[in-house]
Amino acid sequence: MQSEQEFERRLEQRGITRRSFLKYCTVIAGALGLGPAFGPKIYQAFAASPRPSVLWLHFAECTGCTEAVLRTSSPGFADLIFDVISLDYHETVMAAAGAQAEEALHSAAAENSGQFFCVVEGAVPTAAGGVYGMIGGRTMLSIAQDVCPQAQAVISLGTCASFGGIAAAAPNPTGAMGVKDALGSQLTVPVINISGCPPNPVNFVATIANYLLKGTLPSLDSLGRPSFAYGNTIHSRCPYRENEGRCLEDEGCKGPHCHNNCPTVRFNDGTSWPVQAGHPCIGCSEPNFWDTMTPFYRESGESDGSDDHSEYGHGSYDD
Ligand code: FSX
Ligand code: F3S
Repeated sequence: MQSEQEFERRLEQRGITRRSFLKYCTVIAGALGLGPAFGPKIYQAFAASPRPSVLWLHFAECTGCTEAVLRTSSPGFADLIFDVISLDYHETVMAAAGAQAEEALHSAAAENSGQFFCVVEGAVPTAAGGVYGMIGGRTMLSIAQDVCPQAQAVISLGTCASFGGIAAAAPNPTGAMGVKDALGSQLTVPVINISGCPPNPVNFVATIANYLLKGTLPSLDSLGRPSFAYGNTIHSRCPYRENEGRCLEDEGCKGPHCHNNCPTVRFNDGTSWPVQAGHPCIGCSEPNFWDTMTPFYRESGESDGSDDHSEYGHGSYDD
């Protein structure tokens, strides 16, 4: 177990002050629905706990989920992987390639069996035995079947890994599915869906922080998403809901049908989020959103011809 001093020395080596890391911990506390007083407790949990081992798999996806994590700057990605987690396998950022990479995955899974978090990005193609998604001569399906059950929990990062996402859009010729659906009863470990296309990295770190702080995984909604992040619709916390000049509902905003904490956590270190930047919410955190939330845009003033929004996946006006 690392000491708090060791942790702070490592922060210092990379030019991060205790103060700025503490500030980030307060953001994480906010995302978890805890008061700012929990910032120091989360700091201590990161500082004093052994860093949990993470194996990070890439399947059918655009890698936007990793890109979103790479865009965190306080802490930056390097700080995240050196101070908060032990990233023992990640194809996008590791140096190993080819057979060496395959070997790294096997040994990391074997060495940390039952202990590691398996982060999965991307959907799993299942049609025709999974042949539509191959890595190193193996199907993504067989890699998932091999690695995911060995984890202590699977974190499906992004809507593709959670629910199939764009790879599963109709007519879904590759039979792409989210990890939980693709593995079915072969997977008995907990699966946490952190949906969003891309997901917010704060919600990923908050899930890990919750585990370090309480020793448990966060409570989940009926779609397997952490309730701290997905308990409300975008619309219910949107600062523009009373503001006709700014509200984008007429342009097709799906905020009333989509569950996530974008308005409070925002992206890129809290700089902005799509609606704040003038773009309607496209409902990207819900299952089947490519099929049920499209068309994403509506001509201003043009009605969608219906007051019945039950076609919008899981979402509803439940604010
Ligand atoms: Fe999907 Fe992620 Fe969207 Fe892209 O890995 S959730 S297409 S942002 O990259 O999986
Ligand atoms: Fe906000 Fe209006 Fe969309 S209140 S969530 S911009 S519908």
